[in-house]
Amino acid sequence: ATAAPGRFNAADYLVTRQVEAGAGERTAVLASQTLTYAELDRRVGVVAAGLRALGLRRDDRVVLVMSDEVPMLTGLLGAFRAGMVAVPVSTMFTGRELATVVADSGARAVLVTPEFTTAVTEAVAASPEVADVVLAGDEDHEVELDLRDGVRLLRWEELLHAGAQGDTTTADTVDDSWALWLYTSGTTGQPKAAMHRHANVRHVCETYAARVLGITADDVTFSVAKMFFAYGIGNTVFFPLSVGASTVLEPRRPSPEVVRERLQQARPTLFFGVPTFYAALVGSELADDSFASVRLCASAGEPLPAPLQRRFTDRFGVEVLDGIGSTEALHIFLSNRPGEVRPGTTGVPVPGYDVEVRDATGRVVGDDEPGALFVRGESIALGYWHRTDATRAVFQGEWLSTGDTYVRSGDGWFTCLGRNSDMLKAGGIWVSPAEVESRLLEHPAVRQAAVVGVADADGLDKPVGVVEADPGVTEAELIAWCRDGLAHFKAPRQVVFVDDLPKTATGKLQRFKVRGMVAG
Ligand code: 3SK
Repeated sequence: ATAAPGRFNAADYLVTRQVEAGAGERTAVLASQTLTYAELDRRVGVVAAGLRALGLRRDDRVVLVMSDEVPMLTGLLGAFRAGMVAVPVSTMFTGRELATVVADSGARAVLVTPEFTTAVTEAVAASPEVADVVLAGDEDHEVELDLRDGVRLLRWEELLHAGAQGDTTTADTVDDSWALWLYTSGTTGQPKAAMHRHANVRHVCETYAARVLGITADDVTFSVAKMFFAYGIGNTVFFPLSVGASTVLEPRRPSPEVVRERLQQARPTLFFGVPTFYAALVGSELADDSFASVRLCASAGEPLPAPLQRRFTDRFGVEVLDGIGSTEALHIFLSNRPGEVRPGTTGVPVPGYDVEVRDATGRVVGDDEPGALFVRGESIALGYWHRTDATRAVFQGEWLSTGDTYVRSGDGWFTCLGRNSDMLKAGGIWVSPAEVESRLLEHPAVRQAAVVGVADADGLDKPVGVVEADPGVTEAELIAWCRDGLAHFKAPRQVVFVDDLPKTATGKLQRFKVRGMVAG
């Protein structure tokens, strides 16, 4: 059915449109099952109807704590179709971290796969608005889910059963209807939901995917970044489905061995990774022809160091396009180009985005002058849910303040110089030093703590803790303490003990001096 002017639904754009264009029998999904576009379209309708049958309405939030498999994909697209808001959240969160975001979102329903039921139990206990939890995964598998009173637990099959009799139609959404909330610690530390419209999904497909990657229906995409990341959802869901291509879903934690298996089985043509994963691939035993099917690789999350980029391409024979995006921009807005890669740079603006480097007064600086990176484009989120101050600081009119320090060369190429704030990225994910420091300080032996990013042998930043502590406590104990209370990627990779942390006369921590104490 042709939408009336202004009407737009991302699930229809991604799936139904392919069926209507005659591509219903093409392969959409390569996972534990292979799904055609026609079958995917049918399942998305059934999930939408199942969510409605639970009593959920337009704009209700549906949290997904799921590994990348068919239920995660149809759960996301089903929420879009029903005009609800999909909120995919990190599967790396501890129960406490998950509780913060589920409660903040005000979600009515949580969809979960068995690996994450313990964290979901804790999160639901702290989230009064959750009324339903739907458990996807092996039906015969016994799972512990000790939900608080008043919360209904359903199996995925029960949701589908309810949906099979229900309303599978597309909600009357428009470009500006909320579709997707993505939690990020971003530049200001606390997790907050960047709110994206249905139209934002279309914009990232028509810009980066179409104009930089040149994606077509013949492509097969494979992303090591999971669907709960903005980078992953674009690579795995939006880009391939927007052109009738195929997407590979991989529920396991990525490792070079998992990638080798998938490269052999699915023969992807587009591969999406992050710098730490490219470093792992370069250091692995993978055969040099492992990437033979891949026409292009992409990298984002943090800058890809030039030596790593060269080593990967020399060894595996495929170009890696380094780019930068953000959860708030939904995907990549600055990127290198196929056939035109300048290692060590983030490339040039993606068509559809304007990018500026500004000084502290807001003036656009000249070439070769460092400044703060700002971006403008149709896919920028409209703000953070329930965070007015952070929204005002980050979303400035049409412009987004990215929190990165950049420099632009005379011929228009951009290079990252670091972050504007103390925030750091580990494996491409924001880490708030304050959050890790407060976990370290919860340990009875720690008196003072500072966490800074220190480059490893590949030039990639990793969190390092510098602490004043009572005698007897060990580095291993403090790392384990952090891994226990925080998502693992946030834990320091190293802890250094010092007698005195450097401070100003007024007692303020001098982070640059702390960095100097542990660098190199
Ligand atoms: O960090 C990035 O570079 C990025 C890229 C695409 C989408 C989302 C993010 C955070």
